[in-house]
Amino acid sequence: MSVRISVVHDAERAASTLADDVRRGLGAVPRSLPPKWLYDDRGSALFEQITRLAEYYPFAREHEILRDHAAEIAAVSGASTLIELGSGTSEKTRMLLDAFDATGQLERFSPVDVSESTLREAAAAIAGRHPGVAVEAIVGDFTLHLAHLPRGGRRMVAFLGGTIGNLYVEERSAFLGALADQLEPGDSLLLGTDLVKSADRLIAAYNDPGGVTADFVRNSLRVLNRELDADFDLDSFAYVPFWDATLERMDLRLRAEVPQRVAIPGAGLAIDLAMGEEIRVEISTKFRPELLDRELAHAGLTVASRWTDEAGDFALTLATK
Ligand code: AVJ
Repeated sequence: MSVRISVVHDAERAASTLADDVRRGLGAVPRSLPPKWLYDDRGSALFEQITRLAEYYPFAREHEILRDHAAEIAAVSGASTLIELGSGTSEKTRMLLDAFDATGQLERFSPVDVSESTLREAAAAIAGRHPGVAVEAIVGDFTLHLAHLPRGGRRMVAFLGGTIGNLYVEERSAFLGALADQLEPGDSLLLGTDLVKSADRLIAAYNDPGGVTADFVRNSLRVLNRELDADFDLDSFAYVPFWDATLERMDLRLRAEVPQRVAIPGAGLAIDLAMGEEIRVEISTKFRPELLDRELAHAGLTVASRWTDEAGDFALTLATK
């Protein structure tokens, strides 16, 4: 059993990136915060609660697809190295790992995540369950550190959960292009995407009555209070999720309920928020298969297979270089 953990992401640089991101985002119109900072320990725990909400269908639907098709995915990809971007606890990856390992094809698993503690736990659990597989974990940011992915063998990169939907369209195309550049012929990408559906169901998925999603989104302000010494008063912000039917994405915002000045010393910034002014915390783009095919082709990737759940809510696409 072998576990190796490399850290390409240092905390100091992360702190200065946060300050840069906050200066850039909060200075723009509409004001925004980058979603990757939502996932501190508390944010990750809140997201895990979200995945157990009845309204939040993407998690269960993707789970269903993996349960039913993991063996086929292993066969079509033919990969001996499985890389997972934004792996978190690697819970869903377990189904992939079991299927890949069952055929005897799996030599190496390489989870990539910004959270070192999560990664260490996940890596140890996986190494215990798959003693013949070399686990090479990478503490890093998948938008910045793609050049550090392990090389050699036939590789499949899994990017699950619909997380690609959090990127803006330009970021998405840069990301897909950069990832495709790292892949060799025969390597593949397994991409999880949520699909366009009725506004009612989408809004329900991001607006649970118990307020877990609201807490998760408000946690972004708590991160700024802690990391950048900011003085956001979380209670003075209302959570407003809406469906942008033109851009086909959920737009999750916080709205200042009272006019206020907020100091963010760690970013050298103070902002005046008018009453009703909004800060966008996350977008979650929903896809149509045709658009996905076009974007993958533009990056130089060819769609080999696509699987959806029974209800057609979510898709897993396997695209090869
Ligand atoms: C894990 C980023 C894909 O966009 O659906 C869930 C995050 N935000 N509820 C998503 C999220 C609010 C989720 N992703």
